[in-house]
Amino acid sequence: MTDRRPIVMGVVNVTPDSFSDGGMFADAGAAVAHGERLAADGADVLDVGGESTRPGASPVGEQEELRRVVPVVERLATQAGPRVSIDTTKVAVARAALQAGARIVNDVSAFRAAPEMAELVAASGASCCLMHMLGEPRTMQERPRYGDVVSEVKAFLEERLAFAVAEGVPEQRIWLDPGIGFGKTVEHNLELLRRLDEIVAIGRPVAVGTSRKRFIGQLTGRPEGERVAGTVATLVLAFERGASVVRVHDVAEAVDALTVAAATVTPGWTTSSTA
Ligand code: PMM
Repeated sequence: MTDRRPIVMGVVNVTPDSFSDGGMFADAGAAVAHGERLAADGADVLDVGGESTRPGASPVGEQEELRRVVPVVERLATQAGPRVSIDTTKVAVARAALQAGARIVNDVSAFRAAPEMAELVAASGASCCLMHMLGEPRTMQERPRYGDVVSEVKAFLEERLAFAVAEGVPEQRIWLDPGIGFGKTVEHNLELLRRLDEIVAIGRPVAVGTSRKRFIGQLTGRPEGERVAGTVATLVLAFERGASVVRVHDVAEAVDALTVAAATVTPGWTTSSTA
């Protein structure tokens, strides 16, 4: 019965300027080794990305992004391992990654950067994750403002879901993500987590990406590498409020915490459930 824990998506950033792993995986071999480690730790999905979306990050050209991610996707997308998702807003990158074996397109622009992305996802049979972001990575943390952050994020996700469905993506292949940290203050992030059930009420699986993010540092005073415990707190609470997918750097910790959380909220769970 512990299979009711959320899907754990492990982050494989292939970027020299990534928010959390600071370029450790900038070459393909190191990124593949890291992905294999996350798979061994229990990741259900490996999310490969070649363009950093951390606040203030500069855009990466298409050729460079292709060069970074395609070899990594090719080597991680093996039959036996976790599904691979491609974290990109570019159609050419998504197309090449799908050809290399990726099965999920994680688009932080929710098909706004390239509306044709919807057509590609529809035609390829891939699943997708559509995320809310206010503004763009370069400027999104400059005084973000909302009336009611939860209602606005919810209305946005409903609109993007309707767009994707109108473009031919079957609803059952769409995940939604409130975009923690993307044009949000600490208060906005906490409000979204506290009222995550309102986003879950849309009726699609909800993905949450809090891993090691700045708001956890603002709350705990910890640098990026020491935010695992803070991250785990958000994962358990998000699960309790209905999250179906979590995107994390620390896969082993997330799997353990969510396995225990799922067993706790499942009446009648016994040790034989894990047999
Ligand atoms: N966060 C980052 C990148 N991609 N995708 C989704 N769906 N949700 C997120 O919250 C998200 C994402 C930025 O985090 P990183 O720089 O630590 O990978």
